[in-house]
Amino acid sequence: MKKVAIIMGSDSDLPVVKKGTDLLKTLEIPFEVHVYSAHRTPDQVRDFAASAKANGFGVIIAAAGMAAHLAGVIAAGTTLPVIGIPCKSSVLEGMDALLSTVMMPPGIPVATVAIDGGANAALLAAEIIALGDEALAAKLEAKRKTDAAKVLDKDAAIMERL
Ligand code: RP5
Repeated sequence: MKKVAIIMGSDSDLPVVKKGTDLLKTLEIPFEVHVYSAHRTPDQVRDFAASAKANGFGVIIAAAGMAAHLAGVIAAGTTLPVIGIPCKSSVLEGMDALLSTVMMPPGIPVATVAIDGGANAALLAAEIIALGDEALAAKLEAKRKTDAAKVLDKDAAIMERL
């Protein structure tokens, strides 16, 4: 199975990333996490992106806050799909990172999830990997059913609380 890479601009982004790594573990998808910054360690970001495909990755998640160019810079260096997570790490509450991540000019796409959307980034990465893995696709189908059943349990219980 192809691996998922998660690159974060700072270790302060870890609480957001952790929501995704928990899901990847549950789904038994191999992953690596690195702290590389587009502005503080540009050489490492460039080298990682350039070698990611050869190193067995199938999708890259990039989490960053503030003027968040990490996802875009990684996407510029590879044709692997890149998922951007805008992190809420400034006085602008993540709107800065959201716009920096989502508003990519034509030619270099970044699939952007919600501000602090670590869980959805991991699920989207899993869906991409599952395109070539029937067993993983079945796990994702099963998870959808389990999640739906939890909502229906809440529906059945809601009147008890009112
Ligand atoms: C971004 O700046 C990082 O992704 C982080 O969200 C934010 C703040 O970084 P630290 O100052 O906490 O290292 O590059």
